[in-house]
Amino acid sequence: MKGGNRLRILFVSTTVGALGSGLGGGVELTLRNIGLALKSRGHEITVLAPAESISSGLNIVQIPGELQPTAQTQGRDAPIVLPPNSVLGNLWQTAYQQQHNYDVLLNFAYDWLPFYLTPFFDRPIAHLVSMGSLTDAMDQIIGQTLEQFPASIGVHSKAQAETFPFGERCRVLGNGLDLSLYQFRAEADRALGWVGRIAPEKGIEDAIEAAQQTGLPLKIWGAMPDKDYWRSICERHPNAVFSYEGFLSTEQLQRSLGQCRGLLMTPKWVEAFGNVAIEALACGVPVIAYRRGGPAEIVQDGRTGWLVEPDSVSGLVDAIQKLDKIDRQICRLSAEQNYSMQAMGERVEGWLLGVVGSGG
Ligand code: HBI
Repeated sequence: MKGGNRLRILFVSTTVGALGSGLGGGVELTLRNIGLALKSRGHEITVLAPAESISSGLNIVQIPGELQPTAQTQGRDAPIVLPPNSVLGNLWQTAYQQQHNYDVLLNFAYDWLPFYLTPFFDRPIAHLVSMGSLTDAMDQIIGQTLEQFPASIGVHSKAQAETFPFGERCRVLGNGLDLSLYQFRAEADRALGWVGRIAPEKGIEDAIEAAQQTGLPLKIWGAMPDKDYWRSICERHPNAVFSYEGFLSTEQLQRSLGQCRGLLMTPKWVEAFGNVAIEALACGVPVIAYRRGGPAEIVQDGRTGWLVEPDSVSGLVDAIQKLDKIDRQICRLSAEQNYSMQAMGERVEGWLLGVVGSGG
């Protein structure tokens, strides 16, 4: 380790898309923010990521290869798959060759290989697990890694940890954003907002249904990996007033999202965290979320938004009608207190120093 507690850290990225493509979902933002936060604390960061990844202020080494199929689309008993010339394999071959230039490696991929390889590395590997339990193979290999390296597994929320049989042994890190990128807006227009990858596990149809019942327009932002799914949504809700506003940069998203009177979060799965909840709060936008997963630990019911009985569209409607009871200034303050880059950087630094100290 270099002077004092300065760490040389090798980040190894998610494998389902180039950083900046939106296909990596929340992990892209998380990787960038943790990287910049640790850099500002004096640590040296290098990122191994799929080809065409964008740097956004970090030192990125692009690795070619075929992307990994997304874990959330596999069944619980899915076997481990690696496409030919897999970027996952290439990322970890490079990590193995270069490990001695670093004090610790930080894995961001929700894939079997990095966990399996951990005991074969000389340098400790910390794993930031980005989703709840999805497949038996991942549960098994994460649990096995914990056996040998008890400090090595980080998660975003208690709810996410609890989806695993070994949940209480995970380090809960929350998350953090660069709040200087988000402008607080005291006034709102009529529209409600929904932000996320447009995919079945995100439950967008409940939000469309609830907005329609309250007569408020719904603006939708996010990556659209499956155009057929979107078409089927439009066909099923011919009279609803909703619009797809695109997959925007953080700068453009916060400008538009900040004008919404509330953000709806309708996850059908246990959302590990819910970065979008902090993005909304940072702009002063109250959050209405199902009491499920990470968002339920971010939203303070009645203070920064409303928590709703999961899958209850009528619950969403009731909450929408109480939005004006929430003080938008309090929303911004809660983001600053718990979810700034500094707060997250401190939590991750403490975790990594522990991993290095205990040898993994
Ligand atoms: N699936 N196989 C795989 N690997 C990942 O790293 C991965 C994923 N699905 C989704 C995902 N990462 C991220 O979008 C979420 O963790 C946020």
